[in-house]
Amino acid sequence: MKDASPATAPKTFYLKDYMPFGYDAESVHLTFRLAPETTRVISRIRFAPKPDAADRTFFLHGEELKLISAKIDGQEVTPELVEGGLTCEVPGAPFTWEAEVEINPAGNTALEGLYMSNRMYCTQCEAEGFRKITYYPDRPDVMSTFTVRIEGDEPVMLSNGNPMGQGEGWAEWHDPWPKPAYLFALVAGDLVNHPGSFTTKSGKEVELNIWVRPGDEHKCAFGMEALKKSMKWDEDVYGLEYDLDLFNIVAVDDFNMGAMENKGLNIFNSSCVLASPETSTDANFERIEAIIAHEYFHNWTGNRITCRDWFQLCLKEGLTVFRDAQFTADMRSEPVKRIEDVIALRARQFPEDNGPLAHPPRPEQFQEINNFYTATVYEKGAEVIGMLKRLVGDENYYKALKLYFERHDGQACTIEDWLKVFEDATGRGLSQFKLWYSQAGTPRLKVSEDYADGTYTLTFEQSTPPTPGQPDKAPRVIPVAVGLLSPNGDEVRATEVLELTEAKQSFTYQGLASKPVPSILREFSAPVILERETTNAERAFLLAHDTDPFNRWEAGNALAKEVRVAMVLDGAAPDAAYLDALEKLVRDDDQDPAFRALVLTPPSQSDIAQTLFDRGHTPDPQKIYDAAETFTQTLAQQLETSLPRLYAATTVDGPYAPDAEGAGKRALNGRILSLLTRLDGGEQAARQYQAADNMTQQYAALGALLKAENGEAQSQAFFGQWQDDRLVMDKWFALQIACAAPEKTAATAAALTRHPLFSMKNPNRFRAVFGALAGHHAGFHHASGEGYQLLADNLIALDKLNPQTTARMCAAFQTWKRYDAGRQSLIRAQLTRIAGTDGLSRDTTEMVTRILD
Ligand code: 0A1
Ligand code: ZN
Repeated sequence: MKDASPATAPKTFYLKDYMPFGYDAESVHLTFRLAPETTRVISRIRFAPKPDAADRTFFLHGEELKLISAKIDGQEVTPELVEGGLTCEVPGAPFTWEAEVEINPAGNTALEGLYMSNRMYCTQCEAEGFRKITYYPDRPDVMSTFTVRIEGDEPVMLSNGNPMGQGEGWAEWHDPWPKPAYLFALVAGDLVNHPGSFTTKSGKEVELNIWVRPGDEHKCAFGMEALKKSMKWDEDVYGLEYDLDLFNIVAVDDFNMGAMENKGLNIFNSSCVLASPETSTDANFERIEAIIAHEYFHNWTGNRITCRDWFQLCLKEGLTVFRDAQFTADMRSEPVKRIEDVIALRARQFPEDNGPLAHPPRPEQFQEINNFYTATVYEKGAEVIGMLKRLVGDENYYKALKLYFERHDGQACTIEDWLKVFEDATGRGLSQFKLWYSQAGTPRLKVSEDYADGTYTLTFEQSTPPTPGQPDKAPRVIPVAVGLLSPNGDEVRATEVLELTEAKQSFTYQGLASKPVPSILREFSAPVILERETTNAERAFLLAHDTDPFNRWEAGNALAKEVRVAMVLDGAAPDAAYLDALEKLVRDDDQDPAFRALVLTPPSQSDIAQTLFDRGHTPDPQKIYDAAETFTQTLAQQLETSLPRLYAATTVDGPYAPDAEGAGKRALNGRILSLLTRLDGGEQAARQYQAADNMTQQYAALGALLKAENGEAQSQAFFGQWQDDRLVMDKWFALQIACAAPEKTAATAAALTRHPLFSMKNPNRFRAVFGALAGHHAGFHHASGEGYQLLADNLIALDKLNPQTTARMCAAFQTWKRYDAGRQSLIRAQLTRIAGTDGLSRDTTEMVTRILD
């Protein structure tokens, strides 16, 4: 089963070339005769030529399909098999297309199309996987109703929509909502369900199920509650109600991404839905709640209103990420969620936006769309919506959203459609704002200030460095939320949103009794890099007094960075004033524990490397690591007398519950434990490990012990206890690498790839090992180059099985130009070796080519 034509050079697709398909697909009937290596798919599709079509070419996508037969209106036809699909002569009036193809789910290790995971059949069709199931116009602007018959001897056989009937060896499904093929799903296997139900605001009873493999039933309750909360929240906040009688979620072990919003049949990576106190950490619980919400929210933002083409991906993803962030903020803590999101944005999106992979939230070209499920499309896409909401105000935002759902329900839309509803609902022009969608790169915002005779002036200058294909950038609209504090800590001006539209612009405040301390970019009101000359004393002042919790954290974070930069560059000792400020905050029991934990979390070493690079220095990963170690050691010593009390005070008694309050306390407790371990070598951690009845505490203790190189016994015990739990084993693999010393990181990872439980075929396991390696800044970038080589070896091997996950993981190399010539040439050699591999996939070829450019 090979493509009809030989491989050719990868093709580039352009937004500007968009052309509608010349036919409507009025209905789709699919029959699946399941067999692991020889599944037959029989399609019957009613097509109608569009009267006004400019192009009537009848091209159906198809890849890795064995065509058995094709008919038009019941007559056998012989289509022409071409690169990526087929073409056929068709009538000028509506007609019925039928095709029978054979596919091999068991041999599908790419996990795209119909594949098998642990003897279970499942599908992944976004973005372009449906073409591996049958011949079809596999593009999101072709929407149709699907009726599906599944034949096989699997105990459970599911598809989208509502069940129409089932009997011995068959099941039928019908989805009344027209949808693009990327939302098609099928699941069949030995599954058990955790049931639930939800009554919508208009009184409709919806049956809910989470389907899992037998043995995982006890890990479904949390996900079910999260689903019900999401359904309620979307009704309360956006007025959006669920639209089928049934909502199914299925957990699968082998999945390239987090989860997928298939209509009425969401498919989840088991790591993003299964949870129990014994096996999941607080962070897992929070993430699972958010992802369930995200996929559920897609039912309206993605499914009912979808994308015209894949260039518009951020239309559904940016909006849905924005909505899930609102949900998490409402369920948990708004400032904590905002801080976590900004940390993640800086860790994942900023490096992308400031390196060779930079692209706008709406890219204008791609070779492989799977390479554009990026932090820029998702997270920056969400930031853009946050700015829009801030600029138009809450009331206008919901007015525009209401119009969006009214005007575009059932359509495949563009960013232009999206902005137009805001223009129409608010009367405000958004042509300059639209630059956020078309320009790549993170804007730098330089701030200077002036004070004289009661008048305070803030001057902003914006600029965005060149990015691939975009040498020059126009000034954007940037909402900058600003508040002013008096030197005694009172707020003298409440938060106000300044709207920057020019390259350089000043704003004045009158009638101030003294020079204020500005709190700029409150709540991180725009995804920019703020550049402002200020002192550590002022940062410490804001850490203590700012009324905006985000900026209070931000001041602490900026201080932490400055201190580390000084340690790296000048070999300075950790700044005493900063240590004092931290001590004061940690000991202040009036402060939210989750907030204190975040202030105690050091900036990432990669972030320090980027800061040094931005200031014209070549970062030395080992020095950055050493500075971090010295800092933590010094902080532990400074806090020595308070640590036992703090540890006791933040220990959560009673049975574990994954709520935000307990999680915040445990996060702080975990930070305290890691400091304590610096002083006692692991005595307390060993006790905590022994006593832990939940994964959060067990994992924190094991991490502290491994970091202290005193956790061998516990690591073995952990393995013994959890070897049959795939998700917990992923943690075990990752933690050993994350906690290894830099000179041992690559060797630890290499040894783990030889472990009997390592598997190249399971993306979670591969990511556990290589995500941890790439995430260990000093270990991955160790001067030996072993980390680079190990990753490259394994990417080359994985590419043959799973191009999509391989390509995503190439991003580990994207920051290579930050480093010294020696490291650069080591990385270049590995990238060149990957690029030169025979038969390298289109996915990986595109990524390494872009990174090398
Ligand atoms: N749309 C899903 C994510 C997703 C994207 C691509 C996939 O395969 C290539 C799978 C899932 C979401 O945003 O959750
Ligand atoms: Zn999504």
